[in-house]
Amino acid sequence: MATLDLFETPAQNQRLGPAAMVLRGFALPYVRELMPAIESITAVSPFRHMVTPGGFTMSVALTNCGALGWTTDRRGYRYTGVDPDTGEPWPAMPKIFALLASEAAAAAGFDHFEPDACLVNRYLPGSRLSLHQDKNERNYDAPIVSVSLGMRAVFLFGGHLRSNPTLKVPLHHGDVVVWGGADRLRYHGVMPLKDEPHQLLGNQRINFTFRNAG
Ligand code: MD6
Ligand code: FE
Repeated sequence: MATLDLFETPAQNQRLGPAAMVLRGFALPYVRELMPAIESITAVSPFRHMVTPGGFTMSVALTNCGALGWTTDRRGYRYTGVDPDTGEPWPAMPKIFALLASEAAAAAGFDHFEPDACLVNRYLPGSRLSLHQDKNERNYDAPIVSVSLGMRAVFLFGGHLRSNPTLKVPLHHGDVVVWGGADRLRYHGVMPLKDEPHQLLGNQRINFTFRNAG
């Protein structure tokens, strides 16, 4: 009898909650078009380390594309139409980004998702994101679509209280997480990244999170 090799079995889509799903490898067919689009975004609005209202510099570097971009500084978290570092609007959201986001949302049961904001996060080995809720968006009816590229990360998916236990969900290159509805305000974060270079992206992980913010 053949041995079942867990490491060769293609990972399956996974339900994280009543309205939260991991779509394994969903972004893989898009990667060839996404990569140059990331370059054109960061050429206009480069990755930068922002400061939280509590005064901590984030280990994750970020930028945005789309009509609205998420920012933080000592005064708080908010969405802005202008990049505070350049004084110019955030770069437009590439069509391929919006297409990936709406197709992934539909695959998870959310039809007609039209994001107006895409936060682009860059993780290097050791970067982490502490447990938080995404609650700066104007309405919580739309889901969030989160795309992972490059090095793997362990995503922490908790409950509605910071103290609730967390699921540990490994996310690999091409995986997409979609969540909304009853799961929209669950705490989540990312554990410190290990230094395991990825064949295409080297020692970084890029994450896009698409939202309807305005
Ligand atoms: C990340 N993601 O995966 C960080 N937020 O790098 C998030 O904070 C996030 O993945 C809301 C929904 C999905 C996410
Ligand atoms: Fe988040």
